[in-house]
Amino acid sequence: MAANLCSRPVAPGSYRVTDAFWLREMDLVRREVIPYQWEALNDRIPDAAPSWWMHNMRAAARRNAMKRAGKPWQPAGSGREMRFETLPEKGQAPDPDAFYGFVFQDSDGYKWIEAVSYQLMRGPDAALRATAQEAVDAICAAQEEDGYLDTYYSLGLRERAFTNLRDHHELYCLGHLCEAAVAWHQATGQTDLLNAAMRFADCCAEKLGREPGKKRGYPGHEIAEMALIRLWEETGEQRFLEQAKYFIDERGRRPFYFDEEERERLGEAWGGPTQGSGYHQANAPVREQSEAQGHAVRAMYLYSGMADAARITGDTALRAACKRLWHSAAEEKRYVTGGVGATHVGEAFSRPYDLPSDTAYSETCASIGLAFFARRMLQMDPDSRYADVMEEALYNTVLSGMALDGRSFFYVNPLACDPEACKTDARLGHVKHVRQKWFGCACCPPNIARIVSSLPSYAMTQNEDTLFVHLYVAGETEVTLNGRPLKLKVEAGLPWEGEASVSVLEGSAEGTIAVRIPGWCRDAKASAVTLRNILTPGAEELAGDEKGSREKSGYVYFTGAWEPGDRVELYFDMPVRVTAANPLSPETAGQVCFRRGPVTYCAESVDNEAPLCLWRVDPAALTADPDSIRVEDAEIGGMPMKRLLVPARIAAASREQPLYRDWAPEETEDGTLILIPYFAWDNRGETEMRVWLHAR
Ligand code: FUB
Ligand code: ZN
Repeated sequence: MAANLCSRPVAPGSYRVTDAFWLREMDLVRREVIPYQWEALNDRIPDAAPSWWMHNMRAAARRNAMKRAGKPWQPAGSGREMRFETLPEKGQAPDPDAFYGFVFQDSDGYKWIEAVSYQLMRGPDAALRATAQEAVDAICAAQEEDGYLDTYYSLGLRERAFTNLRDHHELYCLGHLCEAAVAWHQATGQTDLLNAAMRFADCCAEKLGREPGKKRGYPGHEIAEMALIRLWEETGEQRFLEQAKYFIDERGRRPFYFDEEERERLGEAWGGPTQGSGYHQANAPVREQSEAQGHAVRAMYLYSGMADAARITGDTALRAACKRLWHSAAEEKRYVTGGVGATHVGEAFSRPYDLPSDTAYSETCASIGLAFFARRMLQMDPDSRYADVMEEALYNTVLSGMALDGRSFFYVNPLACDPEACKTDARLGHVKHVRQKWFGCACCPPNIARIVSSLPSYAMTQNEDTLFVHLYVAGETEVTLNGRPLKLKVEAGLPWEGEASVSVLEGSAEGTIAVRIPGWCRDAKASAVTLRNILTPGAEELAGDEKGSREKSGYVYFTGAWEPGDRVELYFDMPVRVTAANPLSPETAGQVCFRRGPVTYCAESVDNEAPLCLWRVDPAALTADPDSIRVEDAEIGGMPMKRLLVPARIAAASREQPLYRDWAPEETEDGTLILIPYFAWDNRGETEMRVWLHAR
């Protein structure tokens, strides 16, 4: 077994997914989401908030053309006030030369191109490629001569570029541009977007850095860290790795850059130094940070970049910080649905164990970020606990972010939702009880498209001699072990059936295939049924057995000479788990929820008598007699799935009863509570929903 267990993801294009569950999602994104989002980026969705993406790109291209022609360009927005969101004046038609939307609007289209690229890696589509080329051309035309590329500033505020890294998103847009450019290059071999990304990265590096005369700035919204590392991996240009490391290392140092920047911007109106901004994870150097805090998406993206850098450089202090931050985010601040970021105030992490259900923020992007972070921790340290959380995020909050027909989206993912309360209670103003067609701030939908389209790179990672199977996604893939190609077939029925296998179809190679034993199964078997010529290098590290398998941190390592017909079979027991939260979590005290395999369940009032707060379940009885919970085939929105039928009781209640009374046993009636997967909620009309149910 390799001494160094660090690994890299398999390329999405090298894995032909045949999985009944994920193929549906990936095809849905290709068939519905990507074309729909293209319409959205072009502001062609009736009744949906405009994106302004193509509008802004075209306006910036016109500006560049005018400048090149030496013609005066008098931007409508010249000298305008810097805003986070810019909209046309009430009652006025949009100005074709002005910027509209949020400061980070450019990133929506970058994410879309990235998603398209992963889809093109799956299989060619000339029309889709031509459409994406239109987007790429629009971006290249919007880029300024010096490489600058951010339409918010290009359209009338260019002289103020790099003056508000804290609140504005030039470096966030750079990050998404790099991610898109790398994916587009890998999918098409074209260098147009890659050149644009490199030019913009260089333009940023000219202004920002440690060298004299530069600003010691770093991203207000992280992502450039991990994206520049990808750009380095793709191009081999060391300067991009250095730029990423600079952003990571500089963050949170004193004097705080965001203070300096604000002082410069505000002059005499500056309010004085701060303690640094925890919201931006910039109140201490990253190696000193221990608690996941501030804006959740920003945090997840930063930690992902840190994990990449720690893996690549072997920086032990950075790795230790990643582990502490992982513990905080995943073990103390994570919803049972794989969501993070409990409060809408600042779209942020709250205190440990403060995980309210109905006011939850749990932004889809934050859960996507958690999956990014988990995958990178796995690449550094193959421990099944990271994969458990990655899988939980993917199967629950990430998918809940998109309707089963791919046509509407959640940004906020509550764990309890009462439509009437959402309509009338200002405290729930951030919670939408039905998915939306689009958002003015549309970060989440294209983020779902890109992660679902690149699912294989979450399923497997590998190094020179070891292939790690983190998620069981049926399909075929070609990998290289110790320089020898192997064609593998994965069979799996997850998330509904607990059987999987990995077999060799073609090729022969010596090396290790490490298969994950999920944390959610009570009983698991992993055996290499026909693996011959077993080799066990490094066996002393782990307890070996006669089959050449060793188990470590939730992975079983099978090492040997692999040939066609060799096969590893896995069986995972998938009981319904009655789950309680740590008693320190005030919101869920006295409640339980239900999970099976990686799927978290919820009740909806379309299936059950409402209000759902009246339902009582008996965890002791259900645990003593697990077979009393029936697991049934069901179908929602055309998707086959399993639902749960849980024996329960419903409390008698009426408005005639006084608000308070002396305690007495509740009057209840027998009933059966129907639970469906959380990701499938809100696909059958307006409904109340609850994940956590009262125990009695
Ligand atoms: O600021 C860019 C994105 O918009 C963030 O990641 C989301 O939380 C939303 O605020
Ligand atoms: Zn989002």
